[in-house]
Amino acid sequence: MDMTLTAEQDAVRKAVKEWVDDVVAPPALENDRRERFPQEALDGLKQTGFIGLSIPEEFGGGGGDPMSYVLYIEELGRGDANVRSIVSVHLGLVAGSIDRWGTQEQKEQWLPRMATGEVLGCFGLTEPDYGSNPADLQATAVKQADGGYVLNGNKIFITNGTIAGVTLFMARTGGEGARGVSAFLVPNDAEGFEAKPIHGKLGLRSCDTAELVLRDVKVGPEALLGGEEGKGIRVALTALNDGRMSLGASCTGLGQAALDTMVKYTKERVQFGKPVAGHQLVQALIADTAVEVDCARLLTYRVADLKTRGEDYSLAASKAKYYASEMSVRAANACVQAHGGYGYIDEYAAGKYLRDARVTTLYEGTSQIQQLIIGRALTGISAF
Ligand code: TGC
Ligand code: FAD
Repeated sequence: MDMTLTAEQDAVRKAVKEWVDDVVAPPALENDRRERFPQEALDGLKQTGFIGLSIPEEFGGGGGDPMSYVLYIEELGRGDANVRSIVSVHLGLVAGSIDRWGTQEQKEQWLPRMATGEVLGCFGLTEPDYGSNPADLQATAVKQADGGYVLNGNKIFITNGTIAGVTLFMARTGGEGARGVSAFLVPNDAEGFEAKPIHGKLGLRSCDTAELVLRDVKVGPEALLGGEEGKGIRVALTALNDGRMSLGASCTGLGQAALDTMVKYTKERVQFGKPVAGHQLVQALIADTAVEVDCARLLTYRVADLKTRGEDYSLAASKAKYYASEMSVRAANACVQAHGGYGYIDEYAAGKYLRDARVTTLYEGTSQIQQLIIGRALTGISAF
């Protein structure tokens, strides 16, 4: 272990690791081949209580601290990035936002059911024409005489979209730009709410990704997160600080899986009369990957540490996400390389790692967006 952990953090790490090795990792490749949703893993997340790990205990969750959460997500990422997506959207982006911004009534309405997994969350920010630039999004929320709202608009690429019970839905309540956007908690079974699955993804093939179409969906005033208009982009970007920390952890886990797989295979595969792991250039692949996985891990643990200490962790989260996502693609690619031709067929997990890693430089803010966030923070000049 790279850090000194509390007894509680260490217990979480060990329990999750064991469960991931037993339940999550074994069917992952077959689920990927069939585009099959990892239902056993989701059932297990509910049975073990892991599904509510970071929700406060007063709402029935595990009350896990940021470091426990990061260790948990890292292990899920090592076992199957599809399962990691379900959890980090549910907990990091949605439950975390309700806990941070919600009224007491909103917390009581949603968090206990999210803690058991009875209700899963999804995060509705991206629109077909507004991805990197969500401040200009076009979904609308029109206020009614009774204080409620009528929602209209499309969201694209929404993780958990067809399985969620609640969507954190960002929509324009008035005015242009970020200040005109508000955040709503919308039940997915509301009349006029449609979730259409998206198939044919390069990776994350067993994860639920959907387009959301809202047509005249009526919600009461209690659906406005925090009861205040105009905070939707701040809500979303604050959630994404946690999302980026999660992704740092997930990519570390995926990189670790690629490394472990590479080491195992190259010790077994013999060429030129010795295991390919005995060839110096193969050892270089392994060594470079090992160093990069450690770098990503330490960058991510720093985010959790800053969060625990109540300090601003947004810049550290962008750095961790940027580095870890790019690293995970390199690590998975090295894993394919070390497998030779066998890395190119789906008998081994190497190809799945590469396909699952590929999306991580795109979502939760692309690598270019992270570079601009980091550049803006260091120079004080915005390139947006
Ligand atoms: P900007 O003017 O900078 O800020 C608008 C308001 O937000 C506040 N803010 C932040 N608050 C907390 N944390 C941060 N990191 C924040 N950054 C900004 C800011 O103070 C301001 O508040 P206020 O009260 O003054 O209004 O906004 P901008 O429009 O210039 O933002 C620029 C940019 C590009 C950085 C931002 O739009 C961005 O990050 N774009 C990327 C979009 C993105 O990451 N989308 C991800 C969608 S979700 C997803 O991909 C889930 S993947 C699922 C899975 O993991 O499986
Ligand atoms: P664009 O913004 O159109 O970007 C296209 C290219 O232009 C990129 O290379 C980008 O880096 C570059 N670019 C854009 N602006 C700039 C700039 N200013 N400077 C330099 N380069 C720039 N969204 C959600 O809201 N919720 C989810 O649960 C969710 N899950 C997802 C799951 C999957 C599998 C995928 C693929 C996406 C998911 N997304 C989700 C959406 C994701 O966050 C967006 O795809 C991402 O933010 C990029 O937006 P875009 O696809 O519109 O690309």
